Amino acid sequence: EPSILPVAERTLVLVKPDGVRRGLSGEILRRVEAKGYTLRAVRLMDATPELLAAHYAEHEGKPFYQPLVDFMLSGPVLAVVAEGNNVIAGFRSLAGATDPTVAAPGTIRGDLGRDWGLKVVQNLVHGSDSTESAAREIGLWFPELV
Ligand code: RTP
Ligand code: MG
Repeated sequence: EPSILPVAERTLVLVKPDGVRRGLSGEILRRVEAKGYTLRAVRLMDATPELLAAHYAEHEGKPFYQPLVDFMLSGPVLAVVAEGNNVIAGFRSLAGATDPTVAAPGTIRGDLGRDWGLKVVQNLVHGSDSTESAAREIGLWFPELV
């Protein structure tokens, strides 16, 4: 639940390979900045199987796990640390629902995503889902920051 008290937070945002491939990195960063969040780190990089195994450990064993990892290895990822009060929940609100088919218009996934009929839902962005996840994920993608 959003707090009425200011809580400075950081979150890990990933522009997934579909977003980079489609040339939407700038549009996605624009939305993060327009909302008022601060970009603290940005890096275009190739993920590795080891990094993704750690990042997606909670999904290991699920049917979409291997297609998800393969998708995340299909091209470069733009990794971002964004900062601001309640940015963890705030970015997930900007991103919209996991399935772009039902994500609300006005959100990144709702405005820019669709169902491509692929083995895993390609939904442009990742955002950490809790303070614990954010700390863990920032440590994985930006070890030099922690
Ligand atoms: P994310 O972690 O990427 O911010 O997205 P999320 O919290 O909305 O979704 P999550 O449940 O954590 O799932 C991680 C990613 O796995 C893919 N996924 N595919 N049934 C499916 O085909 C399915 N379920 C999940 C999506 O790419 C999702 O973002
Ligand atoms: Mg998630």
